[in-house]
Amino acid sequence: MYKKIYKKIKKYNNIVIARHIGPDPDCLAAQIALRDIIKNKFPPKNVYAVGVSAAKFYHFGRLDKIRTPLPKEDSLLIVVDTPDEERIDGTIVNDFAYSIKIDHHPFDKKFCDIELVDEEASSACQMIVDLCNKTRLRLDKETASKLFLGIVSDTNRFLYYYTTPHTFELVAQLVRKFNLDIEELYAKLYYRSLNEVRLQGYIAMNMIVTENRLGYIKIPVDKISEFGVDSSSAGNMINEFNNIMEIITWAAFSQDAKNEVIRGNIRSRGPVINVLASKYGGGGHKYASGVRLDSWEKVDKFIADLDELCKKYLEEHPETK
Ligand SMILES: [Mn+2]
Repeated sequence: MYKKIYKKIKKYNNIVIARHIGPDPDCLAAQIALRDIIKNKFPPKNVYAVGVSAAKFYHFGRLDKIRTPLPKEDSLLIVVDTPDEERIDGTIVNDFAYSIKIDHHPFDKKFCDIELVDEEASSACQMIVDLCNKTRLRLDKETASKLFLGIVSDTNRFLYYYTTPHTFELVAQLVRKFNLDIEELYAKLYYRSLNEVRLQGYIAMNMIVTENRLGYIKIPVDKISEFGVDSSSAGNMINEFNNIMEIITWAAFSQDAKNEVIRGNIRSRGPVINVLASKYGGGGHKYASGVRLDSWEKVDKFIADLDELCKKYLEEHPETK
């Protein structure tokens, strides 16, 4: 399949690389690195990385605007890190003669001509490294650094279960071959403002914990502006609440004034949460999912369902620590 993907990349002169809405470091790094990898190999091609940009992750590189429509018959779409067509940011599959999906989320629906889905892969970035190793595409220090950061970010510094020996092998390969300065790279990913730390403290102080060991917090838009952060970084803060004895599932609901949605970020160390998330139009991984809801009433309903999920889980797994 890798060879087939390479052939298609070679064939088309216009290549658009897309990823999911609500960008995170993994999808951005995969998208931007893949664009630059293809550009380096085939300089005459027009290669675009599309979608809304995220100020917080500007260091991954710029995204592209497509000014004039591309000729469909000579255009290829590559969608990274996105299991469902509805969540593609900035383009649609129908505008392309051919499409390729490269994803590590649980398989949802087929919407591309070639689908490279590896649910065991830690990250989309890991799959791009694999793609380079198995074809004539080549990494350089710049793209290797970005892919390293994507892997580090999606595994939360190699904490999550889908961090495999293969992940470590690839990371070792990147670090050795390109002599990556790990400390400098980590700083890019983990430097944060005091305001963010203060918001984290606010979440810790105000998280509600149910008797079924669900921890959740609702962060209205005025709170978010009080701390001077944006709603996506507020939501991402949920990653900092791992390994807390009292809770098995934890979620943050942050209101996004611009899009008039409430973003829910959910993490779990027991109950599988993505099935419930997809019932509410969201999705993601088994233990790391997201939803976008349009009212606080829906948020409350979602929380009640999530709590029910925790209750069931604890009944079925009385040994849970
Ligand atoms: Mn990912």
